[in-house]
Order: sequence, then C-alpha cells, then structure tokens
Amino acid sequence: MENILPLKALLASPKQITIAVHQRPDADALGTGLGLAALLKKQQHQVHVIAPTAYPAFLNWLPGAQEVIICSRGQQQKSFELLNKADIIFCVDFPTLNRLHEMESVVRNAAATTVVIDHHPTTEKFGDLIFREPGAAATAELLYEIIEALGAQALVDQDIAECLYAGIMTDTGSFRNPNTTAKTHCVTASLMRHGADVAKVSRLVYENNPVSKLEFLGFALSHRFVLLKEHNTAYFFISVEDYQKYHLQIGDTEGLVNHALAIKGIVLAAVIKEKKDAVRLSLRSSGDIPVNLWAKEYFEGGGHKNAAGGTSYLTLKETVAKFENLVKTKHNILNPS
Ligand SMILES: [Mn+2]
Repeated sequence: MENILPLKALLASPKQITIAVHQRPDADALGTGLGLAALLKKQQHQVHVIAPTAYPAFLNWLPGAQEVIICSRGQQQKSFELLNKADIIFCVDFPTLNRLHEMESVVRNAAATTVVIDHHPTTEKFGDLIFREPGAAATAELLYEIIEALGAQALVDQDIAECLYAGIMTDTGSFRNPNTTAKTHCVTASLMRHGADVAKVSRLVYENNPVSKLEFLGFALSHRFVLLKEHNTAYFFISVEDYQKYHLQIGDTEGLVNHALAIKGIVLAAVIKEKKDAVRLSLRSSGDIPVNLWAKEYFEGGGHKNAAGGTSYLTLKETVAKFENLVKTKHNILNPS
C-alpha cells in the first residue's frame, strides 16, 4: 500500500491527533473516525474526534460517540484549538474540504500533517498523505486495510470492529449495493473474527427507530411521493413544516430514498428536503446512472456513482421543478433501450 511507510513513521511516536469527519456524519464517517481514534489511543496517541455538525441519534451507541466534539454545538473554539495544535489531522470519508463546513479554513491553514482516508472520487487535491480508494465500499473497509498494512490488526477489539462494521454495513446497503466486493466480505469476516457482533450492529442501526419515524414514513408515502413513471424516476419532497410536524431529527429521513428506488423499474430516486438554510437532495440510482456527476453539475454536490447528495438555494418548489427538468433532459439515460 502506497504511503504506508510514511504513515507508519508518522505514528511511530506519541502524537497529538485530531480526526475530522464530514458535516452531518453518517455511520461510515463516524464509525471510521471512532474506530481509528480507539486504535490510535491504544498506541498511546492523544486523540480527539471532531464533527462539523451533529450526527444522527441512531449512531449514539457507537463506542466513543459521546466524546465526539461537535463544532456547531457551541464547541467551535475547542474544535479550532484541537485542529491548530494537532501534529496530525486525519480527514475521514470526504472528497472536498468544504465538507468540513466552518472548519475548512482552519484545516487548510493548520500546521499538522494531514492524512486523508476516503473512498470518494475527487478532483480536489488536499492532504499530505492520501489514502483514497474509490474502489473501497466504505472508508471503514479502507481503514481496516490500512490497519493491516500497519501491522496493527492485533489492536482491533470488538468496539473497533463494530465501529468499522457499522460503516461497511450501511455504505453497502447491507451488502446489497454494487460497491460490495469480495474484499468487502473478506474485511467483514476479519472484523467478525475480531469480535464484531453483526446482529447487534444491525439491530442498533436498523431496528432502533422511534415510532414517529414510521408515522412520518406513512405520511411521506401518502402525501410527499411523486412517481415519474415515464422517466423511471421516483422522489420524495419534505418541507420544513413536515419536519416540525413530525418532530424529525437528523437522520430520520435516512432510508426514505430506498423505498423509491425499490420500486420495479425505477432507476433514479431522490429525497428533496427543505432545510432552514437551503434545500438538500439525496440521489440514488441503479446501474450506469452517474448521480454524482448530476449532483455536481446541477446541485453543487457529489458523491458516488449510485449515491450522491447536493444542495440548492432555490425554494423547495423551484428545486423540485429543477430536479424534474434535469430528469427530463436525462430521459435517454434513464430509459436505455
Ligand atoms: Mn462512506
């Protein structure tokens, strides 16, 4: 593995390490960040994990989650300090530094050696040591390979294994998405040998919902679902009022998009969510439909070929119209003959 020797040298003596995950961190970002933190602590490093914004409540159980410093929740000064005084900053699971939100410029100007661990394709060059593997199903999968290359796999305990397993399980859609490879299963097998309880992790991630989430699903299916059959597309749109009415928390709309993509013949699915400051889009596709390129071109976003996200500063109604227009212009790609 390229760059492994410089990383090994870097970690040879105890360091001040700050691990930065992207804003609105998902299970892969948070699981990788926390798994890495726990491992580095065992190697006598001083380690902190920082997230620009909060993580969804269904990830509360991840070992170490309670100690994550959330910059946007009154901990900006502490976050900036930890970035500024770090010897090493790990950037975990994001392709562009703007995913660090208000921490972006601090990381850009920090004196630390920056180590990138990520599986998103990117055109932005950042980081002193870059472990970027778009072929990896999850950043957690890539981290496990790095741990092996460092010869540190004996340090992987049940907590670390379950942090990484959570990232792989969710990023592969429980091993169903096309990013799932033989290597993914090999890494997963290793994590199980290190103690990962896969039934437990699955239950904590997928069977831990508040009733309100199910009530909201019923509402969304009845009133916020649009089928564009002629374009093999289906989407949901959610307003700020919907969020308030159903007391939705971060992460409560997670999985909604999969209901749209699960319909026979649907190859493009979206959830278009109105937030206070902007409208966010989650895009999913099957097969050869590059939603990351569309997210980049139309909605200042990016991601993976079959799973991407973007932002719009139009109103919800205008964003929905823009999305429908995009779908029309891509008709031929959405209807391969
Ligand atoms: Mn990921």
